[in-house]
Amino acid sequence: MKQEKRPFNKLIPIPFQQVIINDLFWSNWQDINRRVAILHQYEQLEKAHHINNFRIAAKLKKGRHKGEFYYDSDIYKWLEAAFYILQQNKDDELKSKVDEVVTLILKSQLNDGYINTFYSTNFIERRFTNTTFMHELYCAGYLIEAAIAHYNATGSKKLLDAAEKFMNLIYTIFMGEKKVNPPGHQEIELALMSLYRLTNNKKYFLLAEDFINRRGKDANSKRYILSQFLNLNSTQKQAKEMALKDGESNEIEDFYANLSFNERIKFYYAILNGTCYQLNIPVRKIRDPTGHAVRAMYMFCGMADLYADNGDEDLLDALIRSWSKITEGKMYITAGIGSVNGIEGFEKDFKLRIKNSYSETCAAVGFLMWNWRMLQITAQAKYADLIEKILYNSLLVGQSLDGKKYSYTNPLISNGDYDRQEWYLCPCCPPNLARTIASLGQYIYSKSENALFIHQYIGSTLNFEINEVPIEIHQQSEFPWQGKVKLKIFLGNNLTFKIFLRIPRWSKKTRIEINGELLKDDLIPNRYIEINRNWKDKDEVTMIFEMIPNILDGDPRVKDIKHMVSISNGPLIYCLEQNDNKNFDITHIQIQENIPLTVIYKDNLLGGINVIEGKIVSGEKFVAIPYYTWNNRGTDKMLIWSQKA
Ligand code: FUB
Ligand code: ZN
Repeated sequence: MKQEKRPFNKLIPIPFQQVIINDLFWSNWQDINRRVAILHQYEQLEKAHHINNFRIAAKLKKGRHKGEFYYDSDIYKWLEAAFYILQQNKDDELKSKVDEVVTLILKSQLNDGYINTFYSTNFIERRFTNTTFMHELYCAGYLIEAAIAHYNATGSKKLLDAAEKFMNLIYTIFMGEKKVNPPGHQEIELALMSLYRLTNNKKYFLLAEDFINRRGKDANSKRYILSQFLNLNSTQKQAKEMALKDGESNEIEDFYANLSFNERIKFYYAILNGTCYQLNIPVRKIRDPTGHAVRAMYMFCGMADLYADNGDEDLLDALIRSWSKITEGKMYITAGIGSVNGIEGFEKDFKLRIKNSYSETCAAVGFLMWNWRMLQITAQAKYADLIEKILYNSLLVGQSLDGKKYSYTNPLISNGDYDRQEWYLCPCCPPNLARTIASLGQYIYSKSENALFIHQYIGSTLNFEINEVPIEIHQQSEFPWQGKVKLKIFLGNNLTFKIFLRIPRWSKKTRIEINGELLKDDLIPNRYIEINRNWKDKDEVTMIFEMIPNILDGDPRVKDIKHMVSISNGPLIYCLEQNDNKNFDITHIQIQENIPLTVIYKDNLLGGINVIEGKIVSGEKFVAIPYYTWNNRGTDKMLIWSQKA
């Protein structure tokens, strides 16, 4: 699995296959992912009819597709996660499940290459008539990603060949007849770029580029979108009627049932004017990202992949503008994005409500993926810094500590009525988390010519090469509880190369030692420090980042957090849960800005965490816990922001 330098990227990613995570914090998450979450998800996919849809499409069972029309995508994400796990762990139980699912997918492929159980078990003649709302291209994208993971894990080309056959069909249909409609849910673009990189087949690049370039053209007019919307309704109606005829019911719960009247109006308006699915404007002209956050993230990933290969500066400018817009005015303190219900997406700048904040877990995954691409393009620390924030906050909060419950939306405040669930009608988030946690190793390091970049401080063993010289690096990290990190370098012969170390934004004082001797202690945060030397076997680098708790002021431009404060420590955002603060109602407290805060490690609380203690204005002690750990002791009141005294 060798990654090549893309022509316009500064960095070369190091794939997770070269990194073995051995970390105080993350190993446990990977372990839960491998032992619990992946199997729990399989059971749910079985219960919710996802796997049966493939059995039916493969003609091993009678019936029709049940559930949401994009259920195939959840299977593909789950498979991708399972392949990542299997690549680093032997697990016969998981392997037999994976083998069965792969066989079902292969058997459900039509002769011309088409795979999609919603259409193939219902009405194949309707296929590709609605790329705005239906998710054939979205599912196809995840199929590609699963197929690449399968190939990398096993060397088998079976699933990859099937995915390529499907892509050739899509290529013929979409490039041949020049259909004008791009996918309403982006995903296939980034997947096609990965397929292009693996196979070197230019067709995939051209198709990805074409899908990206088609956005915002005349064909995405309101009239066209309306006709697609009517098609969506008639397609779903027909599917229901056909099921009823068979004596089956295919009652699909209304995903949007809980939308208020205003949210509903806003939602339909944003769909029809194209802003919800980013169909309203050519991608290079985007100034202010709108609409569905997951779609936007996947689109930005596709654009970044395209830039990495074609160097189109207009694409990069749009990406940089969009990133600034989002991080300045559309992102929560947790790095969560997409604040609005209904469109599941972006509001105007600084309209970040904290009650019912949406902040979908998949949006955190997509944001991570996009930041990773921006980092490879630019080698700028701000992207790695944000990745760290996403990982420890908006992403991890999406899963319970035991790996069996998930959150779809992630509130920043709760009055006690919110709970993670074992599964969702739309279960896009759980397998998205599983594949991210399983492949976490890919986010830690990159290479460039004669240099290693260390982006994340996660205990791990890395094997890589510089100028064909093998190098092993052992990283030991005390994150996120303490700021100390150690690197040990193993080399055959002395070698001169550079190591770039990220100084996190939150570390106001950083000390770096080499073999016990001070190298520097006046380092500016949020950038990389370059160490260029002739490294010898067993050299040791020690970094001590200042990790102290802080009280952060709410941005006065955001109405909901004006005159409010929150607490952070290193990469973690903290919250108050009522459970830890029994002497007062957490919703009615005031906290002063400059109070002393104490950090205490509690071994037996929530898997082992640092709590932060301080005093509220009335003099009573408060206890704050890391945001990602909330809602693991039942439903409870929780808040990130408190009134400033
Ligand atoms: O449409 C499929 C998935 O459902 C999206 O990626 C999620 O955001 C949710 O809308
Ligand atoms: Zn999701």
